[in-house]
Amino acid sequence: MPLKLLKCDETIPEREKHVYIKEKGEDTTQFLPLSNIETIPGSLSERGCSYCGAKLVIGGVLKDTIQMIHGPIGCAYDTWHTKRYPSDNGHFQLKYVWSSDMKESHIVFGGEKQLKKSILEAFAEFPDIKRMIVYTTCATALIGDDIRAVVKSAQKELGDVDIFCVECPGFAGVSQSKGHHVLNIAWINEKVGTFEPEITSPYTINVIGDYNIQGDTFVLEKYMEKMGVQIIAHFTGNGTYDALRGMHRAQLNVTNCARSAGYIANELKKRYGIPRMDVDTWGFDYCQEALRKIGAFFGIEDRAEAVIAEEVAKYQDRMNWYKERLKGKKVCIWTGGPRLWHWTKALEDDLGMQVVSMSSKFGHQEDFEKVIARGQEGTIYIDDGNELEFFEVLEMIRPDVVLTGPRVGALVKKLHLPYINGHGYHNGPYMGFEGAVNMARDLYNAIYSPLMNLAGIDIRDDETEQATSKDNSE
Ligand code: CFM
Repeated sequence: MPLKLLKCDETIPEREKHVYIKEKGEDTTQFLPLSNIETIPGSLSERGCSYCGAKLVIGGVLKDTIQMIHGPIGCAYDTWHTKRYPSDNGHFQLKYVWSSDMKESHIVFGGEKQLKKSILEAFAEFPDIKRMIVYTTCATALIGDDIRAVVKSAQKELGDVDIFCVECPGFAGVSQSKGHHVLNIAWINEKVGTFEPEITSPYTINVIGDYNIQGDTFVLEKYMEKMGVQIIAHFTGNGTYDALRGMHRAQLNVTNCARSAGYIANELKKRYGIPRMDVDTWGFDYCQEALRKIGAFFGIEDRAEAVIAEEVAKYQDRMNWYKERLKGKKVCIWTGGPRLWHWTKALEDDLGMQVVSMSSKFGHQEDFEKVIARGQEGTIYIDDGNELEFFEVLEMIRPDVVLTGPRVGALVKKLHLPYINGHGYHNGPYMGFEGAVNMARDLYNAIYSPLMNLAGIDIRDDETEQATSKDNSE
């Protein structure tokens, strides 16, 4: 049923349909919060823009590609220093930012010449790099700059470069989710099938919807290597431009973040007949399930079991140690969308925690269906939550810790509650077996740190045990 939040609903009554509480026996399909619709004016949204979904989430991860942002310099601000996706080539993608640096005169007289100049300059500065993505932004889309024409002429002039255009200005949709969609579809339309990868194993997959946050991808790559499975393309964690052009050659699409990359997985199935297998690769139990599913697909169950046995032997004791101390602790998951359904059962089953609220910035109805199916009764579900709602929910449920981003995290800290960065992580990776332990350790350190108590106010239960924050599990 909708949950009445007094502070916010008084001023923005329409928000009532965006906050729900799961009740006993409810037919969840009938009681989903509204989602993937425009933010209500006056509600202080935590969403990103559509350009952000294309550039910051997916395209910008590629490790061998110049990311040319065609717009005012401000659109390039939120880039390398706010994202945490390393790569095995020295983090090229995190070291630089490129922008056509549009000024007022370009807006008045057109920015195409400026873009052409910027493209040529960037390739000249980085002579070893031959791949580029060009993004439109609100300003350049509004004045109608023809980036494709500019790119065509630059490619002709340079000869040996390949450039991909993403036409997804900030206003293209209601959130970053639109940017995922635009990039997925443009990539399959224009780039997939234009490169032939070298096949080195009888078992080949694409890993879709994982962005190497603090090394998540490296963990998965290690497991696949041990199983003898070749990753043709990783969309897009630690990925390369050309590997993604060769996605049509994989036998299976292993999909983790279905929200950001389900589109390309579906298209690969439609156009090339490659099956889509959805997995959860966060969580100790889920990861075992994922490896078993991949093993079963190729008939190499024994290899999957060998990896599982090795990893479980290495990490099970530590998980048990943390479970002992985290069981019953109340946690909120307030991130983009998919992490809600990936993490809720993982935290509950692996660690005995209680997920008391889940908030999604841009999840669609299908995401909420999954979230609510995996969530408990009494859990509060929020779509596109705002500051007032977050405060009210925190006071109502008094969680022990909140998994969210730095922006909402700053609010959480005002109430002297600990938060863990659920987007970029505190001390990741969080994926796989070792990742589950890292996540448990961060949660433990946050909950048991005496820091919040030193601030004088603590809205948590008085009995909350406080201890030191070092890793005691080893
Ligand atoms: Fe997928 Fe992501 Fe997420 Fe996402 Fe994001 Fe992210 Fe997220 Mo931040 S692709 S939908 S747009 S899992 S950046 S790596 S953590 S909101 S829940």
